[in-house]
Amino acid sequence: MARLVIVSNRVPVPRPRERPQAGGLAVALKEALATREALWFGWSGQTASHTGGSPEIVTVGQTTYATIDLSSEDYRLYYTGFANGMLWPLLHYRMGLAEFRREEWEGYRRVNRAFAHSLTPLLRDDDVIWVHDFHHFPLAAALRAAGAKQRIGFFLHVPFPPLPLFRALPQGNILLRELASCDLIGAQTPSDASNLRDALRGAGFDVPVHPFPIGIEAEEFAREAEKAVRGQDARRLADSLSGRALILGVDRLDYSKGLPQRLRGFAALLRRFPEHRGRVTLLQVAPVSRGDVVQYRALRRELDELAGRINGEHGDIDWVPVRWMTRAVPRATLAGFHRIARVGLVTPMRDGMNLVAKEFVAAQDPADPGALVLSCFAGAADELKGAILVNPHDPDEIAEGLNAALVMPASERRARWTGDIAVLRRNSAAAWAEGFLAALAQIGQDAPRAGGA
Ligand code: ADQ
Repeated sequence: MARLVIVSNRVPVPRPRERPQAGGLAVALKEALATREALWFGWSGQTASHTGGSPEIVTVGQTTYATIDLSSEDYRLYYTGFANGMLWPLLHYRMGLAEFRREEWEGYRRVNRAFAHSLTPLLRDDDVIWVHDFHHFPLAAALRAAGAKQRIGFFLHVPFPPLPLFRALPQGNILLRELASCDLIGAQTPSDASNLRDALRGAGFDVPVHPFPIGIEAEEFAREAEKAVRGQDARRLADSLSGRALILGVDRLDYSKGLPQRLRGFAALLRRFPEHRGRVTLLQVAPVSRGDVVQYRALRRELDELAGRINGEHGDIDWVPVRWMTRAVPRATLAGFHRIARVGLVTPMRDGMNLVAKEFVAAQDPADPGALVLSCFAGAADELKGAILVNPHDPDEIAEGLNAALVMPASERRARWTGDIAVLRRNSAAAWAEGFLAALAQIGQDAPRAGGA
């Protein structure tokens, strides 16, 4: 079997004496890496005097991890600037939050060329290369320019907006041209795939773009939840509820996740459905991410204030309606929290997939599962038909969804959960990775591959 070369912005390099990092791409690719030789290449997460150079190599079993540093200037231009300050908001339909700066655009492309330069000497002729996410739109073209003839696939983890919105990106056609050096492009949902295909076609490129919705290892997560629910933290949480129903939100602190709107939805529930007052607790876990991007600092202040205001207005001497945590909680512990929750509240304004929604379903007790209230703008809404779908822009709709979840009879919760868990078992993380790689291998068989950039 050909060696698999994964390229992603961050690389989960195993560190001796540390627990392996859970979550993210590492979990999704676990099976794919277990069954073949692999090289995983990307940024070390460190800044240094200059970008690139010879990668630092760590090999564990069949997988070699190769990482390079970024200069502080490139970290600012490529990562904080163009990737997180321009592409992230644009791809999440939030052009009003996006800021374009020519020097950041140039830094982003320069870093991708540096990635290609450091990766090329490590490549073998029969490797299969799989590039991940919006940090690396230009990478395939940079690899081709450096002489790479290998099959290259690309997977976009975040949404792709309709063409008129994408057109707001200055130089967007250059990005599309560079992306078109791939042999296959995957997106999370049929509509993301169709938006990306339209954009590529509009710019004159006919690369195959297909939906490959990312999955989770549902059985494994269920086992973790069953174990964690007996652990100390889950027991502390359960005891502290004093019989109240737990509504749980778990996210990175990011404006795409719709957190202020979610808190307003919870406040609307307490106002419009007073029978739940004193009977529910919302626990929102949202560790700070991208704290050096200005919009994220403002979001945190807004949420601190909102949570305080709701508690001030609705709380009682023995009841705090919102428990708000910006501290990180290990994913295994969260699995236990999901199992205790009566309602999973997942209301992103826009999300490629949202694996938290899938993990909530996987963690439930089959005999007495909780209900999921899910944004209709999360990719997961395409698959989780048992969820109560809400428009996250409308706090009243969130409140109505929460009320429906809280009063739903156990028989209906079981019926909805049974359908959703079957979907999750079918489309596992392993099936996602193998499906993409099989399609990539197939493309190489059918037709001559794309030439240079
Ligand atoms: P993210 O935006 O990071 O990922 P998401 O899919 O919700 O979002 O979560 C990815 C992983 O992070 C999950 O395994 C989840 O458990 C974990 N996680 C989230 N919040 C956490 C928290 N507070 N504490 C600990 N772990 C937490 C991007 C896209 C998504 C897409 C994924 C995968 O934005 O739309 O689903 O990639 O493709």
